[in-house]
Amino acid sequence: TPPIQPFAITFGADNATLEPQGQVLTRRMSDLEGLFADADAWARAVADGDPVVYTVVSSPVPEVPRELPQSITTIQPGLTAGEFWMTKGHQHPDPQGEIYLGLAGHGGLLLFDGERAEWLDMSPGVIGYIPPGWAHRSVNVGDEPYKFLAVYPGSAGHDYGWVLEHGMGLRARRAADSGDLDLVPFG
Ligand code: PAN
Ligand code: ZN
Repeated sequence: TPPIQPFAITFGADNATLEPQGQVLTRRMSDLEGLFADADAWARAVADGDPVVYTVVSSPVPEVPRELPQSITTIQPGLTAGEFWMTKGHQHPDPQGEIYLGLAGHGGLLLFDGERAEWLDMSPGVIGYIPPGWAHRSVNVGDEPYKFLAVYPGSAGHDYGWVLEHGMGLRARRAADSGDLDLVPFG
């Protein structure tokens, strides 16, 4: 591929568009197999319309060494057996830092290094930093779409199997009584 030339990206915080735009990824409930605690509730949601859980719109910067790709993720509000809708989550096989910038809605950034789990509250204007070696998952804990911009090294890669194998340390649930966010040990 020819080298990317300098360019500016216009992004609308409201509608989470990138212009120019690269690939668009749509993750439906059926793409999230094995991730929610309640596998039966997950299967019912797949059978019942298989809703879109999140989309990822990327800039045209390719995921290759030395480049710095960006993308905007939009997670729809929703619950599966009390667990807030979320991204699959991944590790970067070539551990490197990444930043997220909250654009709209209310979410959380769950980080897990295999031993310790951390939760960063995310809202518009908040930058969440993901240090090298921490698996990360985003969660919509609000009632409207949660959107954030991610900027990450093009050589980092994405390992989704790690999260299936090790979990994320914590799960984000809506407390049945108060409706508040409840972070519970992974199980
Ligand atoms: C983000 C994520 C995006 C979707 O751009 O890739 O939010 O989450 P999953 O990749 O876990 O499905 C990022 O962290 N890139 O490195
Ligand atoms: Zn990442």
